[in-house]
Amino acid sequence: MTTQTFDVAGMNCTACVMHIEGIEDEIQGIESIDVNFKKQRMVVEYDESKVTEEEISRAVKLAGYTATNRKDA
Ligand SMILES: [Cu+2]
Repeated sequence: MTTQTFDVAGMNCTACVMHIEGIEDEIQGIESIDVNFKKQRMVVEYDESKVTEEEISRAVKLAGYTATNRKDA
């Protein structure tokens, strides 16, 4: 299991938090998504043998937001 922090762009209300956290039920291998609206950040716990960081970013993009890995920023 890996824990990764992403910066999230595009959130403008707390409903966006629910929207992004809903991704954890859609993608196999994601254990949890914890979104912090104030910090515009999310912490994702996932099984790296089932899902990649790119797939997570893509799912967030499809939801209408942009997730950037903190270590790439
Ligand atoms: Cu919103």
